[in-house]
Amino acid sequence: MAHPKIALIGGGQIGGTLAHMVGLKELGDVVLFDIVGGLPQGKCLDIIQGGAIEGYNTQYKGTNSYADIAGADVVIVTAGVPRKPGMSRDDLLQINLKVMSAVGEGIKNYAPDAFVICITNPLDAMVWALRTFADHPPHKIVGMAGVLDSARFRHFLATEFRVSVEDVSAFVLGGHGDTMVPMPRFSTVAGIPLPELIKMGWITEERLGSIIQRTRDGGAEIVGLLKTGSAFYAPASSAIEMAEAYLKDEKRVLPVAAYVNGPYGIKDLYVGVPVVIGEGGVERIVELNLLPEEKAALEKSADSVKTLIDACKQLDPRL
Ligand code: TXD
Repeated sequence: MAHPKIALIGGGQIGGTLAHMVGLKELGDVVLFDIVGGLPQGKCLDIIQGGAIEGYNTQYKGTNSYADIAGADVVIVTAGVPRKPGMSRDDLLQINLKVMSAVGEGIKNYAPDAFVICITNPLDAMVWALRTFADHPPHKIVGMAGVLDSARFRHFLATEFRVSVEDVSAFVLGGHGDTMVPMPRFSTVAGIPLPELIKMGWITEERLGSIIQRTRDGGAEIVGLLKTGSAFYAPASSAIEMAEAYLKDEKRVLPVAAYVNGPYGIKDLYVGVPVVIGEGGVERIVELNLLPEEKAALEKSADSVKTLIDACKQLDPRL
């Protein structure tokens, strides 16, 4: 049977890591696109040579031409400019909006049936703009943020409790950024919700508060350490988990930036919510019963996404 075709738009830190992971996991064949001549070709040649050792039979093509993504089953977009220290995700808006316009055109012309995962920041606004530029069905285009944010939350909790991260599940709602909404009530250790663990004396409210803050600042903490770019290993793993859910029709319940028009009282926005991902793309949005303070936090987060989208609309009249 033919291998699924996975197009990676952007061959930088995350794009290269994604390309390598697709081979290691044998998820399909890779087309790696970048505007920089030689970069995707060089990375593909390097990765494919590793196949002789790792034993993957993945086909790799590095390219500077959108025609090569034709018929892709999955498109993962990392094209753009990453944050530098001191730069907010929102500073990236202007530059990356132009990139989304070009990428959207490429998807529209060559991969209209693909499941598209956008990673480029500022995430919620970029995926919204990309959907419009590509004229893509909303259930077939999502943004990656929640899987990463909740992975960070899970890691910090597992370290705190000295338990396996496998047994920690966590939910983070809302936009990717300072207003993200970690959800302690729906975050558990082997099914025991965090508020229960506070009662059991595993953690204090204050300590949990500082872990939540570290989760919110998780991206900035890494940017501050790396100084020349942003996180890329865990972001790549997160997008691969989403792509795999689609390609293998796994019906995974994952927090993703999805198009929300109705649920949670949110209209015409991309925002982080739990969804079911299977062969139909976003097959269902899971609408949790939120407490008033959780609802207020989600609304605040949605408002800040809306502000960014309004800024995009100002910058590009097509939006
Ligand atoms: O949770 C999340 N969503 C994120 C998002 C977590 C971490 C990083 N996040 C964002 O992903 C980050 O702020 C960036 O916007 C993207 C990509 O991060 P990466 O670290 O991979 O950035 P690089 O290494 O700079 O790679 C970007 C590549 C680079 O090779 C450019 O030449 C290319 O994008 N680029 C383009 N490719 C195609 N088309 C156009 N127009 C283009 N412009 C730049």
